[in-house]
Amino acid sequence: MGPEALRVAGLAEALRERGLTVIDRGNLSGPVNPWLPPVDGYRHIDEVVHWNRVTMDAVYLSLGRGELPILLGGDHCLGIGSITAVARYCREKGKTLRVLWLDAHADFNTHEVTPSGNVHGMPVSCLCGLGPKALTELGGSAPAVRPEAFRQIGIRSVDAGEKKLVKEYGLDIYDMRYIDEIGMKKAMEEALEGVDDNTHLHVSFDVDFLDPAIAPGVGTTVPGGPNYREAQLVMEMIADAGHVGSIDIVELNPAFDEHNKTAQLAVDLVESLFGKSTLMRD
Ligand code: HAR
Ligand code: MN
Ligand code: MN
Ligand code: MN
Repeated sequence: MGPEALRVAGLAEALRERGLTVIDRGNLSGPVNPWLPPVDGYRHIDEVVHWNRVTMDAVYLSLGRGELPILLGGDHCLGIGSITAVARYCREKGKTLRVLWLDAHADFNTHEVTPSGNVHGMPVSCLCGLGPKALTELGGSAPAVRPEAFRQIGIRSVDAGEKKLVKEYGLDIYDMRYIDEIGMKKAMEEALEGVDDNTHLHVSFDVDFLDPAIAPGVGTTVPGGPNYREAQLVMEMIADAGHVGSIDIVELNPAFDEHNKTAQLAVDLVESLFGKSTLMRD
């Protein structure tokens, strides 16, 4: 339902108004959600692998056409397919990949430490080569991405075993405590440091990044996220940095939303990501 809610909220029209050419390639297809408990620490691994293959192929094709793919989710496990494709494209073009992971969660669990078995809690670890071969080697060899490529922003929910792993892998995490202490502006300056003309910026926007007061329409809300202005600032600073080459918008769940307001907010923020400054700077 997430992609449809973003369509209804006018994502394509909003981007067209910014002068962009938008092609909605419709929904990808794959197996339905079987709603089963975990097996060996994973829920629905076959379905997850299938969807990630389809996603990877679609994103890679889009990049090859010279487009800027925006993947509408759906579950954040799809970041595995999406970013595996982006990483392959960057390798082929000699580009440096930087992934901005906007999320309440670190998404660095493994089947051994996951509290839920949900693969949406594992995409970053899978991309860093930690996980089942079917996912870590989706694009050929593992790891698809080096941990140094990631900057995680807005993090405020990390499970105990996951915490050890993110430290071991040296993930660059701008958690809410850090953002509270130094401010969003400084945090984003640090997260965007070193972005240059050879950088491909991938923005993986998990909508639960946002404070649930402004974005209730997600499956796993965590209090204490960025407010409206902080979220706008994040997007505006990414727009100013430039070099955005691909985007995921994931975890939107209209079943928990109020009159599609979370989808509308996501559209509003994506407009800012494409340079619609709310301030009179241009
Ligand atoms: N950390 C928890 C788990 O692994 C919850 C993960 C929730 N993640 C998302 N995407 N919804 O970030 O089960
Ligand atoms: Mn999910
Ligand atoms: Mn999340
Ligand atoms: Mn996530």
